[in-house]
Amino acid sequence: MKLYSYWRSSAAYRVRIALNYKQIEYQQITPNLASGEHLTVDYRATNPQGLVPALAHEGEIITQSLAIIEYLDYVQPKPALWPADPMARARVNAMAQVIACDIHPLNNLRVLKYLKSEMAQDGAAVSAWYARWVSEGFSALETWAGPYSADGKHLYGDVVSLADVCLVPQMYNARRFGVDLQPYPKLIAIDQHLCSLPAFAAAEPEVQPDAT
Ligand SMILES: N[C@@H](CCC(=O)N[C@@H](CS)C(=O)NCC(=O)O)C(=O)O
Repeated sequence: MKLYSYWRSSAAYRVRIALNYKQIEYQQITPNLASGEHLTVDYRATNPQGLVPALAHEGEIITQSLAIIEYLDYVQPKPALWPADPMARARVNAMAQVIACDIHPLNNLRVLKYLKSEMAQDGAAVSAWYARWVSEGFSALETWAGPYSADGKHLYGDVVSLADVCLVPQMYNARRFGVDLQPYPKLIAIDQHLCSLPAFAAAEPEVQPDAT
C-alpha cells in the first residue's frame, strides 16, 4: 500500500495509526502541504480534492481518512478498530465523528488560510476560531469519556478503537495551536496512554520521513 501523507496532517496521522495498529506495511508519498504541492495538477490527479490522506492499493485510490480506515478494517479485520456490538460501534463512530466531522473541517489548513487572507482576520482571531471548535468538541468527548471509557485509557471501552485513532491527532493539533487542554483531564490521560503504544508512537508527526 502507498499512503499520500504529510507529517503534520492530522487526517493522515489517523491513517498512519490504523496502518501501524493493523501491522500493514506501507510506503509514504509526501506532498508538501506547506509549499502547496497538494494543490498541483499532478496531485489533483490522485485526489481531486487536493487533500491528504489518499491510499493507493490494488491500482485504486481511496480518499477520506475514515473511508480509508474502514477499508483497512475490511481487508485486515484484526485487530478490529470497532467493537462488534452495534450500539457500541455507533458510539465509537459518534465519538470519532465529533472530531472528524465537527472539529477538523472547521480548523483545516484551507479554512484557516481563508480566514487570514479572504476574510482579513489577524492571528489572534484565527487562534480564537481554532480554539472555539476544539473546545466545543472536546467538552462533549470529556463528558462521554466518563460513562464510555472503561479504563481511563481509551475513549470507548478498554481497547483501541476508531475514536482513539481520531483523538490522538486532534490532541496533537490542539497543542500545536496552543489550545488550553486543562479542562479535559480524561482526554489528557487517554491521550497519554495511547501515545505510549508503539502503533501510535510510530505515527507521530515528528518521526515521519518528511518531518522538518
Ligand atoms: N475529511 C478529510 C479531511 C482531509 C484534510 O482536510 N486534510 C488536510 C490535512 S489534515 C489537508 O490536506 N489540507 C490541505 C489544505 O487545507 O489545503 C479526511 O478525513 O481525510
